Amino acid sequence: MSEKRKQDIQRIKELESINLAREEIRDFVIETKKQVEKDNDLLANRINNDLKSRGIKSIDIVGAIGAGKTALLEKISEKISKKYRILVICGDITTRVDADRIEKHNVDTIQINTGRECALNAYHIYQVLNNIDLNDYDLIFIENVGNLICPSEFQLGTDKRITIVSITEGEWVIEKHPMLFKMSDIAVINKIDLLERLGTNIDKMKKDAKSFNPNIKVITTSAKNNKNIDLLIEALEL
Ligand SMILES: Nc1nc2c(ncn2[C@@H]2O[C@H](COP(=O)(O)OP(=O)(O)O)[C@@H](O)[C@H]2O)c(=O)[nH]1
Ligand SMILES: [Mg+2]
Repeated sequence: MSEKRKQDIQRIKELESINLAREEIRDFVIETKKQVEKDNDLLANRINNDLKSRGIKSIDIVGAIGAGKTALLEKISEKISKKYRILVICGDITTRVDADRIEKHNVDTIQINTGRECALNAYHIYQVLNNIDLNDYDLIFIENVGNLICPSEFQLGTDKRITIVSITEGEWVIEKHPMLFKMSDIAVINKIDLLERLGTNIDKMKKDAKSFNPNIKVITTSAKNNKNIDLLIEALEL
């Protein structure tokens, strides 16, 4: 490697390590964020206590755009909509596409359009729960906005969180998102019907999830081929 190239690389590394925000601005941002998260967590606790006291189970689903959150919810709903009275709350920045897909499987749906926000927060859920008759339901699913970063900042007050990734996202996707797997009860690796084509290293993905959270249950699924949907339902204790 030439001396010039070495110097260029060194300069880029230094640039990457500089915190571009001025210290006082950075502190203000951190404090504000902490307060927002604290308020959100208080509300999430209240939601969880309220749902528990009514005997309503609740599960939220997080994952990137296209991981298969809606497809898996459709499959789960298909299998258990006779056993439970289900409400599915779907988050997206716009449209009612997901809610319309899931509604075909004999469950009630509410679509929340977040506009510019990249994740649902406890306040969204609180508003929904305040405007429906909770006596009508014994199980609530929440599909978050497709995103692997923002949802890790907001608890929604559910009993369990599932994070879904698909093998099309590559074997590094879990390694790159530690927070979500630390705060999830179940990691789903979806689209395993495509494994032969893609050759994604699923063992690495499983190992990464377990290294962040030894208690996490890891389940491989194919919503397309109905693979392991029963296992997932069992893991959810439904
Ligand atoms: N091959 C395959 N495709 C899937 C699977 N699950 C979902 N898909 C497809 O992936 C796309 C995105 O799925 P969707 O459920 O909308 O993902 P979401 O954005 O996470 O809700 C759709 O075209 C689905 O048909 C799967 O297990 N295998
Ligand atoms: Mg969806």
